[in-house]
Amino acid sequence: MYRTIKVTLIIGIVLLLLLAACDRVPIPVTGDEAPPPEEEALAAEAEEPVVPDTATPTDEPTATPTSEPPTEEPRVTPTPLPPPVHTDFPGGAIYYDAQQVSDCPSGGSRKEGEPVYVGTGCDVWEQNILERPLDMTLVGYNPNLDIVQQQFGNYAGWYYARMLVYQDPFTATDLNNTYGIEIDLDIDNDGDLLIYVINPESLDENAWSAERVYVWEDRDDDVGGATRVAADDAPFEGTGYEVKLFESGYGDDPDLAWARIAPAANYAVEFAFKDELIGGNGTFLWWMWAGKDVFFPGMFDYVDTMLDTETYDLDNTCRWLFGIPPQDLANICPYYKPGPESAPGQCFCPPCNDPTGAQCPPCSCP
Ligand SMILES: [Ca+2]
Ligand SMILES: [Ca+2]
Ligand SMILES: [Ca+2]
Ligand SMILES: [Ca+2]
Repeated sequence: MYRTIKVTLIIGIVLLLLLAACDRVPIPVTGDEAPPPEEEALAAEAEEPVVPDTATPTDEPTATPTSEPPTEEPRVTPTPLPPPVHTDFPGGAIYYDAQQVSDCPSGGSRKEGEPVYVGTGCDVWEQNILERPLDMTLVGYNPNLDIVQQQFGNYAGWYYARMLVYQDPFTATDLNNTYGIEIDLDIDNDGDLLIYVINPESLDENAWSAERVYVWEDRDDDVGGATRVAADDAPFEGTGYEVKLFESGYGDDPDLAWARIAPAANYAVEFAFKDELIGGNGTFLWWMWAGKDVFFPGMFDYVDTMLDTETYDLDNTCRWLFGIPPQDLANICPYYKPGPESAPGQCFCPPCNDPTGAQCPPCSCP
């Protein structure tokens, strides 16, 4: 009996020792290792269904339609306006010699097959002086855009203006472009009115026509941007010419403005507009434009809204005063400035604005 008990105890002790040893030795993992916590999260995420569960309220679509289907929108057919009825027509254009000025004739020295040469000073982007009668190759000449002379006049309630383009012997000249005038009514060197015509070539037999003639106004006086005349550094954020007064005979006055190809010169575009357009003001500053594309009134001045490298098909002219003698203004056309002539043995002292002469510096001949 005692022997049996002893053997049982020994077996029990051996089993207890074996169990204790099993608790201390790690259980080897053979490939089914559990991932760390962050990997568990990613794995759980990857296991989410790709297609949302439409039964879950949070997965309901939140976007709402922004417009009705086209088929449900009522179709509104615009009623065509009746054609404008004209009663006042311009007469024969009258021009003044003192109102004739010239622009760089870039085709003047051109030889067939050679690129156009633009004279020094004829194109200065920073000063809004453009002479770019070119095609998109930047070297091909487009005589239709090369203004060479411009003139103004008035008679019997109408103002007249015309511009001549270069007659190129090597290229057929046509006037299938946009031509325009800017008018500065208060002579502060920014345009207040823009008048232009698109494709005057197709006007009917050289008759005056209001077709494709536009008149725009800069009512909030921001044409020219931060620096009048000159190209601005900062982007222009104004409205340019923002009020359209006239289009093809539609406007308060269907007879306000007209254009045609001048009968006397097939290379001239001619404009006529009523005195009322400039409010009876007989003095103003004017200059002209020619461009291949339609004009964008809201982008004037172009030097404030475009880059120098973006334009190749524009020509504008110097500026000239109507109704008063020329004076020093930015981009004014060249003119003769009369001055005192020195008599032999005398010298000229510069004018002094002190009428008493007391503050004037002494003047002596060198
Ligand atoms: Ca020119
Ligand atoms: Ca002005
Ligand atoms: Ca400017
Ligand atoms: Ca404006």
